[in-house]
Amino acid sequence: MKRIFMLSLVLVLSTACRAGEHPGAEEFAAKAALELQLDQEEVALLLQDARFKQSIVDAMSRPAEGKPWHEYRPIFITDKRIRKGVKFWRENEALINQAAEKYGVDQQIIVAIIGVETYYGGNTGSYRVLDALATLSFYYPDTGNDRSDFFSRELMQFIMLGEEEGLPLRDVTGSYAGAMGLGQFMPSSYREYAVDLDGDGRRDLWSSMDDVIGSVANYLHRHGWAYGEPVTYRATVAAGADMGLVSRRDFKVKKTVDELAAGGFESTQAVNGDTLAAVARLEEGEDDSYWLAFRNFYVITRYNRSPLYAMAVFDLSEAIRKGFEE
Ligand SMILES: [Ca+2]
Repeated sequence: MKRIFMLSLVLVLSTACRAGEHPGAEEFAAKAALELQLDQEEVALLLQDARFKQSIVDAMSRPAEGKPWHEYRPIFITDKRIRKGVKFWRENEALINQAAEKYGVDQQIIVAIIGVETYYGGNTGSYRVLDALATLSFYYPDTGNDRSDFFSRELMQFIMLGEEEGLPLRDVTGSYAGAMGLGQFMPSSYREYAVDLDGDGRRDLWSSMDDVIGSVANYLHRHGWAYGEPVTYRATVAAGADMGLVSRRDFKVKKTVDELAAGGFESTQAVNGDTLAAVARLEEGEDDSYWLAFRNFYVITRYNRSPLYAMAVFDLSEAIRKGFEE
C-alpha cells in the first residue's frame, strides 16, 4: 500500500514538472486521469508538445460573427461558392440522397453546411488541433466571455478521440478553434454525432465522403431537423411592434406565428398560424430586416450559435438548390 502511494507520488511529481510549461496543464492532466481514466503521464507528455499560438488568440478575438449581416453575407454567398455547391451535390448525389433519406435532412442544407464550413473540403484548417485547443484552454484571450472551460473540455474529448478513433493527436489539423474535417466537428460533436456511413469501422471526417455527409446529416437530425419544413420567412414589421419579441442569441421557438403577428411581426409567406417561431433581426446597412425563424433555423444554430451563420447557410442552400434544379 505504502509502495503504491510512493509510486504514484513520484508519478505526480514528475508529471507536474513536465506539464508545468502551460499554466493549468498540470491540473488538466490530473483531471483527465481522474474523470476519463486517461494515463496522466501520457496526457502530460502530449501537452508538452502543444504549442501556444498567438495567431489563434488573435483569431478568437475577432470572429466573423461580430460583423453586421451586410458585411458577413458576401463572405459566404458568392457565385463561386454556389457553383461549387451545385458541383459537389452532383458529384455526391447518391450519397447525399442516401443521407437525406436516412436522417430526414434536406439535401441542400447538407451541401450548404459543408460549403460554409470548409468550401466543400477545400479548406479544413491548417492549425494543429492540439495547439488550438491547448492555446484556448490555457491562454484564452480576455474578450469579456471566458470560454476556456469549454475548450478544456473539448481538449479532453480530443484526447479521447485518440484512443477511440486512432486519431494521431500530434498531427491532426483543423480550424483555429479546433474544429475538424469537412463538417468542422468539435471533438465532443465528433464523439457524439459522427457516423461510420461507409461501414469500414472508423468515423473518418476527412477522407470518407460517406462518413462526412452522413455525420453532418446525423448532427442536424439529432438536433431536431424536420425534412421539407421551412427554415425562415421574411416578416413585415408593424409600427409599434413589440421589439421584446426579437431574439438576440437564443433562437428556441417559443411563440406561434399568430402570436408573433399579434406582436407586429407578420410572415410574408403563407404558414400555419400555430407553427412555432422566433424572430431574428439582421443589420442590412441602412435598415434592419426581420425574419420568422422556425425550428429548422434553430437547428442550424446548434452548428454555430450565430443567427448570421444560420441565415448564410439558408441563403446559400437556396441558391445551390436553384442551381441544382436548373
Ligand atoms: Ca467509415
